Amino acid sequence: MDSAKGSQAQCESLHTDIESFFQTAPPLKDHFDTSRKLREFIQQNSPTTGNGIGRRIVCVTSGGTTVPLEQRCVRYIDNFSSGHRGAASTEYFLKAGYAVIFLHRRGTCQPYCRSLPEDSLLECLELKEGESSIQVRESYSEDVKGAIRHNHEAIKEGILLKLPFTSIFEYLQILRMVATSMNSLGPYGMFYLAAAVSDFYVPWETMAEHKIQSASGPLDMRLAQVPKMLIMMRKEWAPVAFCISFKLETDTNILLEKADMALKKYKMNMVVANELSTRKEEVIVVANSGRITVRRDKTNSDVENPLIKLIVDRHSTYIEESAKN
Ligand code: PAZ
Repeated sequence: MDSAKGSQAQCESLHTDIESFFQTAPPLKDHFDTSRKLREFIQQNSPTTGNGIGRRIVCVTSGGTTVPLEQRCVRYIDNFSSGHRGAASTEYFLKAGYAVIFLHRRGTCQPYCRSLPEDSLLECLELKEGESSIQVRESYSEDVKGAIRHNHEAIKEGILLKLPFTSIFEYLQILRMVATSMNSLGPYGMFYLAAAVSDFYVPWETMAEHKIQSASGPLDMRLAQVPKMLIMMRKEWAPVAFCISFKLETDTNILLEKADMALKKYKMNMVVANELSTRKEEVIVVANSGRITVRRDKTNSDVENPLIKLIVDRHSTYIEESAKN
């Protein structure tokens, strides 16, 4: 087989895998509600509808996807992602004037809540004398006020839409819905794919229905590869959007090589490479124009601050260049 035929065959097989993934995935419970919210959000913020209040729109993905092992799920495979990167980045995108679709794992870190303790309800609140009412502890008062104010303002202004997911099935179905809806934005739309997405999964139709029993001895299970959806993103879902993917490794020796590969293979505009243990200190942004190391500086507590500045800048250039073509 010559190489053109080989790559066409690969492409067809990917299409079949993707179609089969979506056809067999359990349908989203709140499909219609999510689709309505998305439509309204994009309509309201779109710079292309000419209502005069247009903003660029970014979809920030955040947190890890789970891989259920049973249809009536008792057990699942999970990953380390806390959602901190996505939550922090959302805050900086909002500050930069973007409208944000925050596609996040349920229960992970939320925008403006990063400084609150894990058990925030019990830690931040206390009973007042006589136990007739509750109040915020003085030591958390500023953080709680800030979280409530910023969140409410963003939601009220209609510039923050939060969409939750848990499993890989939910995540990819919602991502496809967001991407195809954002296609109308052309270069004004951006994808910032910071979620830690499972590489392997159990296809729904081969999955046990009930809780897997331990009486039959060790568990022997074959996981299928999750089809490479980034290819669909670039080819069909939102081909003109500005697209940033993330690459995480624990072995620094292969990190940049993998990031370069992702940039070319998936035709990303940028790939943000990070290493597990230093991910909050520095990231390396890989683009066709070269590599840039972005570090958390001493006066600023988040690496996401300079990172989002750089990305916004590159996005502006991309929009300008698209207008010339
Ligand atoms: O969610 P978090 O703040 O704990 O970590 C962020 C991250 C490392 C998940 C993100 O920066 C990232 O690299 N996401 C892609 C991971 C991957 O290679 O699949």
